[in-house]
Amino acid sequence: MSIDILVIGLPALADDILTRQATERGWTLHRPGADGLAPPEIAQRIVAVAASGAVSVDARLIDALPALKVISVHAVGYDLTDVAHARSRGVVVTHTPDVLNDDVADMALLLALGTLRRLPAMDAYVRAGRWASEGPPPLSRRATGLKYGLLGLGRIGRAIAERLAPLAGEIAYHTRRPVGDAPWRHVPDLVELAGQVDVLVVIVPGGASTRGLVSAEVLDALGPNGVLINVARGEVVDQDALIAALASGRLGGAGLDVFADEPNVPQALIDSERCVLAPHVASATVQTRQAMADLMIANLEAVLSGRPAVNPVPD
Ligand code: A2R
Repeated sequence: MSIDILVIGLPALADDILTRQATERGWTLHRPGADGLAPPEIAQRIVAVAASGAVSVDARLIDALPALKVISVHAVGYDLTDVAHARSRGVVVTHTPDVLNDDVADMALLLALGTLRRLPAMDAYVRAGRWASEGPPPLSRRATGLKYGLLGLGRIGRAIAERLAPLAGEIAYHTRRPVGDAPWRHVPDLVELAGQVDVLVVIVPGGASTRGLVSAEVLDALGPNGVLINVARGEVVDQDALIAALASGRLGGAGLDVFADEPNVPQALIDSERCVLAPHVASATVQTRQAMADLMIANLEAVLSGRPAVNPVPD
């Protein structure tokens, strides 16, 4: 009996790895049509979905696949998959946690240091010949000794805090529940945390419960010398409020790997000298993307052979 898998929006490397492994395992891969669905005669046979974290696996798609057993998401964040609906249909949802912690933490640090020290602007200054013609550029701001705050202290948040520890003056964090064994100060209120720190790093999951959590009030509390770093999901930050705060100088700067409507980045952010921008690449190294693809396939393999998933998403 053939094992039919619907593949949706995977990055090229993950798609290549899955395609190679599918041949060895006897899996048949299908791609959705222009309507986002598989042709009906194939949809009946689909037992698994392999999806990028950037595509929506919604109730309409799930209901179009009556034989579906597993949705394997190639990302740690699964906010675009309707997990409640999948569960109600007995479909297991899996993701790829942990293997990307180091890369995302590295990117958070790069963005924080790059924003404070204005590295992209310095690079552009040299390339444009301005060092020779105008002399040294304006001074930047020191990163060592600053107070750093984290919104979220899960797998990735901890890796970020550990990297910040050698250079931070202080580290504090906000989560709904304090993390028992964490050596850093828990702040029960996000606005309060933003008011206490120089740099606020956002690393919580996306979805309804965190949408707009970084509000105008939070940004104002961070203040004219404050820096916002977002390596989580664009929607966690009120992007319009962020643009307004940067434009008026009420916020010092922002380092952003994620945006509200990717891949569209508002012109105001592109034009802002206070921003360092990246195209959602925090986990995008060869090594990590390989590990994410392997984990995505291990989860498919486990559920399709009747074993428990390696990384089911939590309840
Ligand atoms: O609130 P808690 O105690 O559940 O702590 C979690 C925190 N968190 C929140 N903090 C404040 N307000 C919220 N509404 C809220 N919701 C969740 O985010 C926990 O400290 C952290 C999530 O940690 P993990 O589940 O271990 O996720 P991981 O692997 O660190 O990745 C975070 C996100 C992914 O979902 C992607 O969207 C992104 O990073 O790449």
